Amino acid sequence: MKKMNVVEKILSGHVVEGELGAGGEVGIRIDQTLTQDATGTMAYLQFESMGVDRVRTDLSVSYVDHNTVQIGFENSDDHDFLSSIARKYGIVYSKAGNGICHQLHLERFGKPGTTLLGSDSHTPTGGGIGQIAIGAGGIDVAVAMAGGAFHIPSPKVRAIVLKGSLGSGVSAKDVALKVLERFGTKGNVGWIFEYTGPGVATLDVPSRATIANMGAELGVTTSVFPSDDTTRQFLAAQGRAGDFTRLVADPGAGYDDTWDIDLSKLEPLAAAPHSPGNVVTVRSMKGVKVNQIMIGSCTNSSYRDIRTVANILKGRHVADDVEVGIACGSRQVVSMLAKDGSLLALVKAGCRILENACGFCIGAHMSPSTDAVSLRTSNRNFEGRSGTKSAKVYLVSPETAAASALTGKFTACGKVRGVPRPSRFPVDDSMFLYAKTAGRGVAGAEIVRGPNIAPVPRGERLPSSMDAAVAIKVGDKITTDHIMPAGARLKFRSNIPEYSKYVFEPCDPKFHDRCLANRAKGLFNVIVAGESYGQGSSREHAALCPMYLGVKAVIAKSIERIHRANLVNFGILPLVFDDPKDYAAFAAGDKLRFVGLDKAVEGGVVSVKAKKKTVTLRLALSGRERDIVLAGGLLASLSSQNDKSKDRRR
Ligand code: MIC
Ligand code: SF4
Repeated sequence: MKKMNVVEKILSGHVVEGELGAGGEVGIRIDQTLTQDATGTMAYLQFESMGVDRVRTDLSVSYVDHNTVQIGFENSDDHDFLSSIARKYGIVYSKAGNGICHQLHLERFGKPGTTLLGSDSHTPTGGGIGQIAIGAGGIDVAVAMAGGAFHIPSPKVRAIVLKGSLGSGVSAKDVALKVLERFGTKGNVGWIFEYTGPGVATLDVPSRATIANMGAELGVTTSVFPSDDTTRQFLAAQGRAGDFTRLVADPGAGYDDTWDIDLSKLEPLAAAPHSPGNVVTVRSMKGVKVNQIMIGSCTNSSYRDIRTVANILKGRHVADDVEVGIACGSRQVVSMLAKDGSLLALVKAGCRILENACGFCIGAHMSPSTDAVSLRTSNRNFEGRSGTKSAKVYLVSPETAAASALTGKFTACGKVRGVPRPSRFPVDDSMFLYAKTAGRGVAGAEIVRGPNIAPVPRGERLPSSMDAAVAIKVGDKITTDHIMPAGARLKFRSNIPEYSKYVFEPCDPKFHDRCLANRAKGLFNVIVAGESYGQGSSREHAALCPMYLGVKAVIAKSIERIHRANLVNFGILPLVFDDPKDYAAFAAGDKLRFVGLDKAVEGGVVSVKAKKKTVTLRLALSGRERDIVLAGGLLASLSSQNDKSKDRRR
């Protein structure tokens, strides 16, 4: 029998199209889905338009954790819509205030050996519990909820072999940063990182989840840990012993690559502005003044993390000239901290206790002051994401954050009291609604649609020839936060005409008007970009809103995985330069002519007439993706399939 690694063990039981290891795409069956409110509204509008009467997964959960500030009616309208749609279609609904989707899913629902698809790039947090958990655009999650397969490139698997154990003051976040230092934020598309080796047993489930969570920043498909005695103990303590399955790699299982980390040699690390891959040692930053410290986010908001912070701050006070905010990951975490006195210790130490939500991580509040240095335990420090363009955000562990809070300067943590693994977590599922009708739903239930819920736009079929203009030319590592800003604009997620006004706002606020002016002249719009275009989040709005503005192609040196899939799903050609030097052949405003596009899409090579030369572009699409792009996007393609099958039935 073939010796299998953990990835092969899980995926081999889930492949429904294609073949693992054969190259190309594989379609996998999805057992569970999750959405969060900022991507969920669109995902459910798309699900609704598929005409299915209920979800077909084992479990689908709709979390509300991103848009919880509720200034104006928009966020609340979204919550009402999400709640009503969950009730109708058999989805479990997690109310605002219950906690952050990834922390909650790990606590209450994640199951080793299963697949989870989430409309959030940090869905791989579930890898901490031995689940193949993948982030995707909302429409892919909608298809999975309707029972359809999810497609990934047949993965290459890299073993990250952990040896030794972490020293005091060093934690899982430092492991995640070490991996980022080694592999960077680009060039990891198509890989799954599997953590293995004797060091795994030294890490508790929340620490494993922190490491799997930040795999999103590497751009990998997902990261996964084995499911072992530690996993069993965690699930039993959550009252979910029945959800445990043991899942470890067979001795001698093969990997496409292997990299070792000696945990005992790690020191506290930080990701410096403005990329999670820009890793430095805390030692090298020692004594640098810090203005703000924010602790929480789906990376570091577990009981283990916040209790560690409380252990460091207990009986002391944060420095006068720093602001410290703490957002716990769930009500379970808050209840435990309240019971063991940690919450009081944090309040007495001068911390601001924030809602159990994404909040500061997505720039929804707590933006730092001009030019401030902000230390955050979250996972992304892209320029301006905090809401303050000039702020310098460093990503650090909870230990470094707490030690620095006391001094007001970059400080590595010395000895710190460890947090014992709880033998029993307090379970209170009362803020999960519709659990009784999960999977079935309530037929005929009314869907509540306030004015912020706008209809989903449909894409147009790809023309065989088109005249277009370069609407913008951008550089390397353009993130989805550049393309489709969150923060103050996040409330328009369910309203595409309104949200589209802010496409590329941080780079070029005139982008929207220029696109419309080009469309009025009969020109389509094209985006030209450098390496690693579309890094970061899963937000499909970074493709959907450009589609709405008539963008029909992105031409880049390389495009990140989730964003590339989103472009395809919204009928935008994801083109890459055959010769990256041709990036220089384009300037903003240039007129381009594409001819014979339908044939070019079949053949995978597109020639475009630029100002001075004809440039060759590559388009590596699977047959499935080709059909979607030609149809003008996934919704258009699904409805034409439906029409064809109706015609056949007639
Ligand atoms: C993020 O951390 O950037 C987000 C906000 O959670 C996004 C999802 C979104 O844009 O709604 C993500 O990571 O996918
Ligand atoms: Fe929320 Fe931040 Fe995690 Fe995104 S990264 S899910 S915004 S906590």
